[in-house]
Amino acid sequence: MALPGTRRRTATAALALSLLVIPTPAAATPPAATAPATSSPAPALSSVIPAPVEVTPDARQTFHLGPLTVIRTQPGSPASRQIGTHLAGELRPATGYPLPVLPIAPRALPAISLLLGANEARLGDEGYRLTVRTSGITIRANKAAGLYAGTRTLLQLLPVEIDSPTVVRRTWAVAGGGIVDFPRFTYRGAMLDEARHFHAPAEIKAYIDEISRFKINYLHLHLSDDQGWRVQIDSWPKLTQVSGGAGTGVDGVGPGFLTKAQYKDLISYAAKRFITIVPEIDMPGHVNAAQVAYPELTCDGVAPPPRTDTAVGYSSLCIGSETTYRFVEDVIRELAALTPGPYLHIGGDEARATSDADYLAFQQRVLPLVAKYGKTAYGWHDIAKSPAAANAVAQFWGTGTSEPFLVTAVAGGTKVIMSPASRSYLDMKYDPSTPLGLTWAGYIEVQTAYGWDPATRVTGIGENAILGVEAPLWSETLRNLDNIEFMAFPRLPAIAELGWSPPATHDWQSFATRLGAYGPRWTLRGVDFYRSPQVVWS
Ligand code: IFG
Repeated sequence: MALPGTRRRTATAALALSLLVIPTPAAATPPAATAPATSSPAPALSSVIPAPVEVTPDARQTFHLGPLTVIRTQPGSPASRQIGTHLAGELRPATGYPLPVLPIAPRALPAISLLLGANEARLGDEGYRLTVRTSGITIRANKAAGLYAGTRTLLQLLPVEIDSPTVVRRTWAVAGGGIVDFPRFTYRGAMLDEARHFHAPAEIKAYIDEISRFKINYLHLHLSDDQGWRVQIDSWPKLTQVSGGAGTGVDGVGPGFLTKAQYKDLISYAAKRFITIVPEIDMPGHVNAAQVAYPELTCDGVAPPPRTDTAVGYSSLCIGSETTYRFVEDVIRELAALTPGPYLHIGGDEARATSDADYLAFQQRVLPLVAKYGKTAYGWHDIAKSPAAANAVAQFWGTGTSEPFLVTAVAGGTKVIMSPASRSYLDMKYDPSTPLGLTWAGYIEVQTAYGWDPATRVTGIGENAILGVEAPLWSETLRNLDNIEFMAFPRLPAIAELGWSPPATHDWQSFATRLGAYGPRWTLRGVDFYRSPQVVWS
């Protein structure tokens, strides 16, 4: 129902009034209804990914989503209304039901209620309490983010056909009972490498839709590297004109960049799904593309040739040149102004062409610049070598289980995001037969991605030093959304569960069973996931 503003509201109100009339049953059934197909049972409350904190089934209660169901939102809460509208948009295609979104619904109607004011401290900002009764469903939360998280769970409590893009004639039962849920870690991220192969905004949005289903709340965009520069910077326009254009990217087939308008549009698209964007400009290494565009960023003033191979560690900004710091500050300033989120990622990895002393000198000047423009500095954990990283976030990407300099930095206040390459790098092949991906951090099948604990992975880096987890997807070999989906699913849900669920729920057999039951949803949504032989796919 794509009616413009006022007409839509009028239509909704009229519809609601018509519903109040409680028409004769015949009129209540959608036109040309056939008897509902024999319905598969409603998914169990315990089938949700990530596993919730507390699940209390109640077999005496079953809610049926029907043509009269309304979505009731918190009066006076635009956020609750926006979430209700988003949910209605996700439920209408498969059910064909009107599902009006009303700031307060007459109690007589069966409703899905999204209500704030839970005032339950343990739920925090992202938690929720979901209750399913025959008479209706209620999701209560302290904050809007919690309501949204509850709707992600609700989608998984409806039969898998709810993910069909076209109407499915069936009963839409939701098993009765209650769920109390809230995240273990506040940062549950995914990363897309836009530099090696640029992925268009529509592809990034499709990825946002899918990761949001698993309560991921941060998306880190790797926007610059040796092969390409992928975000418009007004004060240095050749970055995208030269290094964002045709012929850039690995094999020269990864061209493109985000204009500022597209970047801002992605931020608001992500925000509606309670995902915060984290931009990364990788420095002082991984800068060949910037130096191709601006030779003054090299020490000898000679532009290096553009690179379309996959080598790393050969480029470095000119650490002793003031032009470098003017460039860095301009980029940080423009990105900070565009980015509502708290973090600005400044890379810092594989600076093999930068001497140790120069690396420390560079971080000494650059990390404070991030704070100057109101953001928290975030970088690959190499930055923890710098004393200036005390208030920064270090993203651990090692393959091992010890990193003494990181433990020292943590003692000084540095916080950690866990992205162990041998567990969370979604660009690693599943096994030798995987057509895409790399192998340097080892093969990562689903059970490997699931079989670790962020709080014990690195000696001396415990729960209270860890903000959360992130699953990087590097794109040397990933050219399009299909490639992204094949490598991200089903391993991304494993990382999402490690970030959200309590350690007590951690169980491979349970996860594998829930994953197997989730598979048909990806099929219905056209997500090209990898049918791992470790999972029994239903
Ligand atoms: N390491 C590099 C990435 C990418 C990756 C591919 C980090 C922090 C190997 N740096 O991971 O640029 O090339 O798996």
